[in-house]
Amino acid sequence: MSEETRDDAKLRDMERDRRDAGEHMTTNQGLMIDDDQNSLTVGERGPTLMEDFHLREKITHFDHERIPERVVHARGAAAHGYFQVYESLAPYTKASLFQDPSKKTPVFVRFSTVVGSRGSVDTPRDVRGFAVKFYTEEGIWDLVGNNIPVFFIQDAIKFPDLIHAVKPEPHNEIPQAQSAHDTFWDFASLTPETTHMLMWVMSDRGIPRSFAMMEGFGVHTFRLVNAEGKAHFVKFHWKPLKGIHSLVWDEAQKVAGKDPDFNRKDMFEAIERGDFLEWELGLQIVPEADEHKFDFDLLDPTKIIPEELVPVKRVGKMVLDRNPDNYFAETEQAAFHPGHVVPGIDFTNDPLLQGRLFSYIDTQLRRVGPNFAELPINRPINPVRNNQRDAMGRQTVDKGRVAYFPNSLGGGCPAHSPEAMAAFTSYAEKVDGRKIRVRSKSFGDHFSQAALFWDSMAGWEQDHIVEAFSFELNMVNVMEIRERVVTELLAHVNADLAKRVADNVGVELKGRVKGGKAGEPGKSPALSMDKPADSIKGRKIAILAGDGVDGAQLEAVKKALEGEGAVTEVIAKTSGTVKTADGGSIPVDRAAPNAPSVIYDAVFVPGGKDSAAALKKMGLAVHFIDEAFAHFKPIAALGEGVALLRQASLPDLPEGGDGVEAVKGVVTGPDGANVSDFAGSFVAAITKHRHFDRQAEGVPA
Ligand code: HDE
Repeated sequence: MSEETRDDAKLRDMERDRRDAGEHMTTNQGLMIDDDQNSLTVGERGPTLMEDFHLREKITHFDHERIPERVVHARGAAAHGYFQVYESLAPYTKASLFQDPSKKTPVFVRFSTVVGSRGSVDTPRDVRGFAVKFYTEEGIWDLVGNNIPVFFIQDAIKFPDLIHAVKPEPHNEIPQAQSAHDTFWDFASLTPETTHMLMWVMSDRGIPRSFAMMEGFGVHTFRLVNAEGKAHFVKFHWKPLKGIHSLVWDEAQKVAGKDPDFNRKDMFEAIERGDFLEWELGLQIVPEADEHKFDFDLLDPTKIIPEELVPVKRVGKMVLDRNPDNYFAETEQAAFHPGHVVPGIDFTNDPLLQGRLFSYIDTQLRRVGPNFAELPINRPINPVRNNQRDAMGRQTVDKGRVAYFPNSLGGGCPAHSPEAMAAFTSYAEKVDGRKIRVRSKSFGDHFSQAALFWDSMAGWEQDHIVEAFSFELNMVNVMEIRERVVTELLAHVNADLAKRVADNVGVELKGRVKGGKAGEPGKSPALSMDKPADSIKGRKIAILAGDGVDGAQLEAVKKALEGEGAVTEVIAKTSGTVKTADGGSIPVDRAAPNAPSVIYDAVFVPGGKDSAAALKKMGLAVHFIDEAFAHFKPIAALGEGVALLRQASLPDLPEGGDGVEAVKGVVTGPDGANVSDFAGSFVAAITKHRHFDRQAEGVPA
């Protein structure tokens, strides 16, 4: 054996160090690899050898890299965080996570669209999933909800029909991630119980601006059970601390092409910069004795409990503050199940919930495999002990000869636990009846709450609902389906709604609309999104600039916006820097072709003669302003920057006097204007989110 040289020793040490540091590439068998980029061939130009086990292993693994995507909610994004209760909820529930305000319970939350496949886009008109996994010390609790408080159907047995109707049509797999096609509206028009949820999905709730700006709902009525065994009915709500805000439909469609990852990127980047996502958990609690006091059935998932009837009690806060390390291992393999509950939380006989209790375990077995619960993202934080054994992907090495109960050889372990030790015991509801297939008459009113929703909307919200129904139905080819939606659904909600949609989609009513539902539905102000935000935290503001820009103005307004928690980006014709009028330079964050208006919440044009002159000649810049205006976004300009606004087609431009002026979200100021007044006025406009009082119809964007 030859003697080891100093170089050999150095190499050996180096390799050992790298291996220890985990940097050294190996096969799955731990063999170090000298070349991962060239197959083993006969000569330089000859055939590849079967013997190349590394090539075979690498390609084989790649061939098997996918698991089936979720049959619904395939596209999603998730984050880690925690939940903390404000004060003990012991009078209502014994669940450990609701007892101690000093305790933080870890959570993993996945947001999703329902219809599109995993590779589709973030901004279709759709329901958003809002699934929360609580890792409590008593086990996993999954609150698998949506951003809309009701569902399309009342009984789980209809779910495959609903989903078959809304997914791409089976003969041609068209359209992707859209409900705007014949089969969905055919099903909906023949299923009046869909009406209430249709109103929500056709409202701007179907196109959220950000996951952080959506409400969440448990949808079904659940039960809370306290240590004395006393139960209350409960509806779960998530109230976003950034307010509820949406896109507009034209914008959502454009974002789908310009930035398909719009919502997931927004969440990822917010967490990376420390702008965490926050919601308060709200409970609507109903004593058991009040079960029948409403004019709808608490077990009917197409109904809300109006907040004005039962207030939402805010009981704690959830903060999402950490991005996953690995999308597949965590987000894709996360397995939620509404049947995962902890002591103190229980089910009701809502027939939709009952069906879900079966479906989710079944789907996880198929999608992730029988040992899905062992994956790090799905494992409870407390120990798991039972006699379940083996099967695909089993990682636990169970020891000993005992895998059955009762046993004496294992000392009777793992043993049963008494309820007093936090074992789960089902709420002992008394149930007695005959086996039948009927829908309770108490589920029969499909229109009153749809009318309540309509009546609770601001004018612009109603306009958007009319536009959304019209858009969707105009994509439906079969006229009878359009007619049925108008006459069998909308006409029972509100005559004006039915008539406006009918006019837009070419349906002749011929006296078939008799008027809304009898009786006054009243209003529920909680349903409207017509409320300003508390802050502009997390809003993205574009700053358009060219060489010769007034650097002092740009920096001052940028600083003021960032001071309020907004994110700013300087956009210029190309990447690099722009020269300021006084000879300085400012870095460009994005080149104009990569920075469409639709990915920003507002736009600012600083002064500077040359900058303004160059922007006026740039089609992209003029279009940016027109489009931002047409999407009702705040627009601000200082000094010569106002010239760009004049070049665009804005009907509502301030006169241009001595001071700061603001008209319907367009804020202007002359050179020398008080920058802090100007910035304050702009911030106020952004807080309003969108300015729907504008006349934007004539703007060519
Ligand atoms: Fe789901 N649903 N669902 N669903 N659902 C699934 O489970 C199902 C329903 C919801 O981020 C599936 O793991 C049935 C209502 C969310 O991973 C599946 C019925 C609500 C997610 C399934 C419903 C939801 C799912 C597909 C009618 C709001 C994504 C993949 C009874 C309260 C969870 C999976 C995640 C996912 C079945 C109705 C919310 C097949 C049978 C109502 C947020 O099990």
